[in-house]
Amino acid sequence: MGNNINQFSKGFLWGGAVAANQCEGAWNVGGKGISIADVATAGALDKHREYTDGVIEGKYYPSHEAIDFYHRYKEDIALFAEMGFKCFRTSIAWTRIFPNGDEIEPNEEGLKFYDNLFDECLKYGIEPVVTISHYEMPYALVEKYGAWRNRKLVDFYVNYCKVIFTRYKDKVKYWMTFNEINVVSLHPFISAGIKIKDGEKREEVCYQAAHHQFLASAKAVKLGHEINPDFKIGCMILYPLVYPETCNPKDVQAANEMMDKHYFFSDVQVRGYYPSKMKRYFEINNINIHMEEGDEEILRAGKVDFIGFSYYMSLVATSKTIKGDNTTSGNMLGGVENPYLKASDWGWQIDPEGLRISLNNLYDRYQVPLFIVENGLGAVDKVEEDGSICDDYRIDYLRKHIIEMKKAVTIDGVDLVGYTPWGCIDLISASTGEMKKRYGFIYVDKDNEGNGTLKRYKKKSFYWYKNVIATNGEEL
Ligand code: BGP
Repeated sequence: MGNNINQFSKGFLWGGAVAANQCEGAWNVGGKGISIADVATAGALDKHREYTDGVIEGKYYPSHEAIDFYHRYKEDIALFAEMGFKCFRTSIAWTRIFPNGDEIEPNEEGLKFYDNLFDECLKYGIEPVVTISHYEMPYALVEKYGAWRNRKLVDFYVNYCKVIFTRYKDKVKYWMTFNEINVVSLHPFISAGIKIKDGEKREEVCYQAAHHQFLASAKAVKLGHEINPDFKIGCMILYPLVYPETCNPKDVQAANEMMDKHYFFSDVQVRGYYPSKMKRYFEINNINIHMEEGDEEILRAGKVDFIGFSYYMSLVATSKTIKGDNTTSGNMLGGVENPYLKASDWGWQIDPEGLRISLNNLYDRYQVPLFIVENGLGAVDKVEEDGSICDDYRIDYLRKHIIEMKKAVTIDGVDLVGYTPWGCIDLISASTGEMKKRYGFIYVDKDNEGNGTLKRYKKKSFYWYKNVIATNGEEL
């Protein structure tokens, strides 16, 4: 029996997504080294947008314990299985495998942990989808080498990939090389371990780091395919759909320019070369990226198989100057407010129709399979006396997004592999370091100060999503 074109394909990968550093905890257990996520501090990203060496307001990022997924993964995966997950996106903490990043021999205890984790998924027929570096890397690489500003990182990363590709080649098929690789200029520390020094050209440092990540990603793709030709290795970008504020061509130009800065990253990873527009941008702005002979060939030989992307919101670009810069209002990613949209409690403008537009934009541009690996609503949940959590707002958000996703697939013919809503179990927020910004179908009893039993509760959305999966997206 073939697929009904009015429905999601039979093998559509419904699931959920987390990242090691935001859920595992056990930050110094099992031979794990210190990662950048372990030293980043609560609120660091929002307040400072870059690393501020040390502690802010005396409070460490609570990822040290997080939701203790490291010790409770069996219970959690059983709950994912109960919802009917076909896949589960998580990341490998680089520091569990190479505590300092530059060792030759990996840490067996770390490798074993992920063996057990993937086996647990496979036991239920859940396909693991693995991000190789999700906002974490060994902190020792920052101190010793300056992190991704240093080309040496390429070899360390590729060696790490070689170890995990070889070890998990029969357990994991879907990989992504770097989480949201395009946010390096926004969050240089959390995405590339970069501390910007006084007097440095921020953009130049960030694009240089990105160049090294492109090389590392491309080499990993090539190597992965050699180790197992069935591997599907993708890039992962934050997709910021940008609308012009008006039909004034100047606003359209402003929106295009904003998008170009993001498309740069997928262009290089999907097409295998630098787009001419960004090359010109570097020249005009005197941004010098050090490249070596052979780099172009490396990029060409390591094109990704699919595009994984996160989608939470859309943005609005304007040609008007607001208070000296255009990055202050409307959204955390910049731009101005969209009067047609409501925003989440954290100011993220909710735009389900924008997801259909985004899927079309990406598919038209690249013609490679797409995978929505993050989407969801960060909200404050209330636990009722009987332990129930009535998160209708989350159901409403997801339902509307899935409806648009379905239109993109069934009406527009977009090749979509799967859908993994973010934070399928509550976890630590990446941008605020908090627990109270929750995304999950499963509630975890823990507060911002780290208090709580860590007990898991099923929210109303748990039962709703279970039925969505059971009906392959027919009942929403
Ligand atoms: C993405 C990150 C995730 C995740 C998500 C939600 O940018 O890839 O790690 O955290 O955003 O963001 P937040 O946790 O800040 O609400």
